[in-house]
Amino acid sequence: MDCLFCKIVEGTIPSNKVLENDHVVVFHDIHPAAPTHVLIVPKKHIASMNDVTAEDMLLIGEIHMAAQEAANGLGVQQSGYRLINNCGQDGEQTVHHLHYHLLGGTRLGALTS
Ligand code: DGP
Repeated sequence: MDCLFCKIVEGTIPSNKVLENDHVVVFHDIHPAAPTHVLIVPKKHIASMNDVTAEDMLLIGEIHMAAQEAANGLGVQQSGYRLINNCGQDGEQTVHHLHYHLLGGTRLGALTS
């Protein structure tokens, strides 16, 4: 399967990892949109939020725990941060392997005004 994030998970494409365990890797986004911008990526290939099944429920918990741990390690846990999943065309998903953006290190602004 020709999947960029599978290759990053395997280590055949390098990344700046901040956390890795049996289920999840967290690495810096190549095009940061905030002072802190990392991607939380399950090792299992799941194409998008639409492809998550009941079988993945524990994995989704692992993703949230990794996000919390990464936020703590990156020093944004207390000041706050945003966790975003882009799904499909209207969501502007460009990499078709489930991932969550963790953004922080600045006031990010409200989503609605
Ligand atoms: P999305 O639009 O939600 O599919 O975001 C994909 C993100 O992946 C985007 O913010 C840029 C990032 N990205 C793309 N290619 C690479 C890469 O080779 N390495 C890293 N670290 N990030 C990448």
